[in-house]
This record gives sequence, structure tokens and C-alpha cells, in this order.
Amino acid sequence: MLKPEDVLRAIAAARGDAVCVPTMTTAPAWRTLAPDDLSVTCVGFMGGASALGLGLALARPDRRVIVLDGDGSLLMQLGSVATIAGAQPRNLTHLLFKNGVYHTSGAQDIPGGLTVDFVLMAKGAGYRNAYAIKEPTEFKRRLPTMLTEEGPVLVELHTGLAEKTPMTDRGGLPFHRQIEALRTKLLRPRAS
Ligand SMILES: Cc1ncc(C[n+]2csc(CCOP(=O)(O)OP(=O)(O)O)c2C)c(N)n1
Ligand SMILES: [Mg+2]
Repeated sequence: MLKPEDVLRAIAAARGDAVCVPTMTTAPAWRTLAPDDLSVTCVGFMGGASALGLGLALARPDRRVIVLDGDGSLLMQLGSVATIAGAQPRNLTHLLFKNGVYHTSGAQDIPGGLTVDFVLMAKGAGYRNAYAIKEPTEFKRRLPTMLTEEGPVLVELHTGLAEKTPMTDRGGLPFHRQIEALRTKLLRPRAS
């Protein structure tokens, strides 16, 4: 079992200049770990993170885009899996935080609980690669590859519950301000 905060800390250290799209319980921790303007948090629009990430990935093929998705959220907009597979964004890494519950809204079981196999669904839709990770050492070993390999790739991360949720830990910029900040930064010439 992975600890979400440890996973996010490792991603923050390894992401380089990737654009990140956290949602639900990845959002409060990510705000603390990566307080920059290369992230767009998707909370109100449940299930929208992967579609938002797809749009960013298609618009900026020169950048890696990392979606930090929730299992309940992805189930709510499952069609995004087929849309992403159809578009084949080579620079999209879709990290699915599988905790079996809608933690943000009170930890109700998601449909199917932990038995839902997102790896099979991503493969069935046509993602270039998809695999599950349950062990911290395996996660650390494979992280550099999942952030650079040809996408779209979905990684099902088997995690426990996060310490904070968007309900217990509110804050962050309004969505439109985050988008403005991201656009400004992406339009600037790159340092390297
Ligand atoms: C359309 C819609 N229905 C319900 C909600 C209420 N809601 C907000 S967060 C959430 C649960 C999110 O669960 P998951 O994606 O698994 O993320 P986790 O909280 O477990 O990290 C729900 C049901 C919503 N925001 N939008
Ligand atoms: Mg969940």
C-alpha cells in the first residue's frame, strides 16, 4: 500500500517542468508540496482532471502533463479514458490514486470498491501502456519511466487515505486565476 503524501512528494521532486493536474485528495497535499503556477487543480468539476490534462497535453506536446486523478472521479467521467486513448497524447501520464472510496465526500465506497481494474480498462480503451503499483519501492523505481515514457500511460496507484481532503483543507487560488497563471508561465520562453 502506498501513502499518497509520499507518492506526491516523489512526483514533485521528479516532475521537472511538467504541468500537473491534481484533483480531490491529491489537491491539498500538492498545494503544499508544489506551490507553483504550473499546476491546475480540478475539484469542483468531478471527473474533469483527465480531460483537462488531455487538453493541456494536446496544446503543449513539448511538455509532460501529469494528471493526479481520483478513482471515483475517473469512474464518473469514464468516457475520458476512451477519449484520451483515441487522441493518443504521447506526453500524458495519468496517475490514478486508487483508494476504493470517495474520500473527499465522506469515504463512501466507489462502485465496485477496490475490485475495479483501471489497468484493464485503460488497456481496453487503447492507452499505450497501463500498469498497477502497490509497493513504495516499486513506485520509486518506476517513477522516472512513468514520467518520460511514451503515453498515454495510466498507472493505478494502490494508496491508503490522504491526511487532508479539499473539505478539511480548503484554499488555493480560484480556478480562473490558476489558468491565468499557467497560461502566463507557458507563454514565457523556457529557461532551457
Ligand atoms: C458531479 C458531482 N457529483 C458529486 C460530487 C461530490 N463529490 C466531491 S468529491 C467526491 C468524491 C471524489 O472521490 P475520488 O475521485 O475517489 O477522490 P478521493 O476523494 O478519494 O481522493 C464527490 C462524490 C461532485 N463534486 N460532482
Ligand atoms: Mg477515491
